[in-house]
Amino acid sequence: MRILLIKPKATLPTVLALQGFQCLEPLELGYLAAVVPAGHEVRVLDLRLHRFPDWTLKRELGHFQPDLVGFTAYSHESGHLKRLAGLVRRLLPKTRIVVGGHHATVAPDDCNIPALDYIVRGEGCSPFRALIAALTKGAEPEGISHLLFAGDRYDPAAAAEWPRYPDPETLPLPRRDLWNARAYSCIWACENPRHWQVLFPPVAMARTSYGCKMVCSFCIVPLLCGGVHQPRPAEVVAEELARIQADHVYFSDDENFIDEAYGFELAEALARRGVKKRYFAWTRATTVLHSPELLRRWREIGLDGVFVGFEFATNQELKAACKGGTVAHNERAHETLRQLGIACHAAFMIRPEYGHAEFARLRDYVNAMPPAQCSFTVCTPSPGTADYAAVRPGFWCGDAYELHDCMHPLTPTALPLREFGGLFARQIAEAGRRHPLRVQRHLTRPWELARIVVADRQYQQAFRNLYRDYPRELWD
Ligand code: B12
Ligand code: SF4
Repeated sequence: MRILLIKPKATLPTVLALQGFQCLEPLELGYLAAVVPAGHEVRVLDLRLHRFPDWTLKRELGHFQPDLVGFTAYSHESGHLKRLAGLVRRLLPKTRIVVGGHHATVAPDDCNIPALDYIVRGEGCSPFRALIAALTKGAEPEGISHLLFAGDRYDPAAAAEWPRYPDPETLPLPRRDLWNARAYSCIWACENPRHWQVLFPPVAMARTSYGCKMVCSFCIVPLLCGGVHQPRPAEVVAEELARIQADHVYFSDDENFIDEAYGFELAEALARRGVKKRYFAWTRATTVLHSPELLRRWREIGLDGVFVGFEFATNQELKAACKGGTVAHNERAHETLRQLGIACHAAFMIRPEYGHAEFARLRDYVNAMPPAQCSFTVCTPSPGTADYAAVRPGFWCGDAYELHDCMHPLTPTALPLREFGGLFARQIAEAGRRHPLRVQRHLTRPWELARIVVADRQYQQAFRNLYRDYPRELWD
C-alpha cells in the first residue's frame, strides 16, 4: 500500500502566530510510520510548512495516489481536517481515510463524518499496525481496540469508553527520516546565554514518558493516562536520543521529572552513552522543589530550560484548579531553577471572567517577578474533563472545537471581547520586557532579532484581533 500521513495546518491566527516561535516535528506521524511493515511505502506531509496547504495536498495526492490516508488533528484543526478529508474523498474515492490524534481521542463523535472511514483513539501505533494488516489482506478492520468505524457502523457505546495508554515498552522508535529535520525549530532559552547564541536552533522532539500523577481540573492528561505516569525504558530512550541529529531536544512529555528514580535512571543512561544534547522539558513547581538534585543532574547533562505551569498569581485560583501547589511553591521553584542555571518558562492562564482589576493584578505580579520567559493562555478546560462538561452549556459558539486552542475564551468574557484581547496583548508585551535576554541586554544576531520582533508583533496582533475569530454579534 501507499500510505500518506498528514498533519494539517492551523487556521487560527493565534496558533499560526505561535508557530513563529516554535514549530516542532510531527512526532506522532513518525511513530505511526515506524509500525508500517516493509513492503509498503509511507510518506509524511506536514502542511504546517506549506503556504498553500490545499494546493500542496492536491499535488501530493495526484503524484502519490495513496491507498490509505491518515490525518492527525488537535481540536482547533478539526474544521480543516474535515475539509481536507472531504477533498481526499472527492479526488480519490477508493482511498481509505483514518483520523487519529488528540481531537479523535477526546471528541470521536465530531469525527463521525462521511469523509472519514475510521477513527483511532489514544495511542495509535498498535491500532494503526492492525489496520494496515487488515487492509493489506483486503479485509475490514474488525475488533481492533480503540478503532471505531465512521458512518453506519459507528459505535457510540465504544466511543464513550476512554482509551487506555499501552505499556510504553510496546512503542517503536519513531522514524525521523520522513521529514527535513532542519525545518523544525523553536526559540531556545537558557539562563545565561552567550552573546550571539543561536536563538532558533533546529530542534528534535522526543517522548520519554506519558502521563502525570496529578489531577489539575482543567487538564486532560489525568483522564488520558488514568493518573499514572508511564516512562519508556531508559535504555531505549537513550538509544533514540543518541540517533537524533539535532543538538537540541524538546521533550513532549506531560511531566518529565515527576518520577525521580526514572529521571536519574535516564540521566545515567544518557551519560553512559555519551549523549550530549541540550534539553527542554516540562515540569511542575512542586517537582522542582521535591527533586532539586534530579534537576541539578539534568542540568549537568544538558537541561537548558523547563516549562513550568505557574497557572495563576493567587492561591485561591490555584486551589480552585486543584493544582496541588501554591504561589509560594511557584516562586521558590523559580528561585531554585535560577540557582541551578536552568531557564524558567513560566506559563500563566487568564480566565474569561477577568476584568480590569484581575488583568492589572496579573500584570503587577509578572512585572515584579525575577526575569523569566512568560507565556499566557486562556484557561480552557479540555473536552472530556468534568470542568469542560460544567462550562459547556455556557459556550457562546456551539461546540467550539475550532476555537479550542487555549487562546480563545469559549465562555463569555466579563470584558467586551475586543477589550479582553487588547489587555491580553498588553500582558504579552509587558511580560516580554521581563524576558532574561532583554533584561540582560544580550547581543543577538540581527536576523534572529528581526525574527523575534516579527513573531512577537504577529502574536500580539493575533490577540488584539481575537474578536474577529468570533461571530460579529459577540465582538463588543
Ligand atoms: C508536546 C505538545 C505540544 C508541543 C508540540 C506539538 C507539535 N508537534 O507541534 C507544543 C508545545 C509546540 C504544543 C503546542 C500546542 N499545543 Co500541545 N501538547 C503537547 C503534548 C504535551 C504532547 C503531544 C505530543 O506530541 N505527544 C507525543 C506524540 C508522539 O503523541 P500523540 O500526539 O498523542 O500521538 C499519538 C496518538 O495521539 C496517536 N495519533 C496521533 N495522530 C494520529 C493519526 C492517526 C491516523 C492515528 C491512527 C493515530 C494518531 O498515535 C500517536 C503516536 O504515538 C499534548 C498533551 C498530551 N498528553 O497529548 C499537548 C496538547 C496536544 N496540546 C494542546 C494544545 C491546545 C496546544 C496548543 C494549541 C496550545 C497553545 N495555546 O499553545 C499549541 C498548538 C500547536 C499546534 N501547532 O497546533 C492540547 C490539545 C487539546 C485538543 N483538544 O486539541 C493538548 C492535549 C494539551 C492540553 N492543553 O490539553 N503542544
Ligand atoms: S497540568 Fe501538568 S501537573 Fe497538572 S495534571 Fe496536567 S500534566 Fe499534570
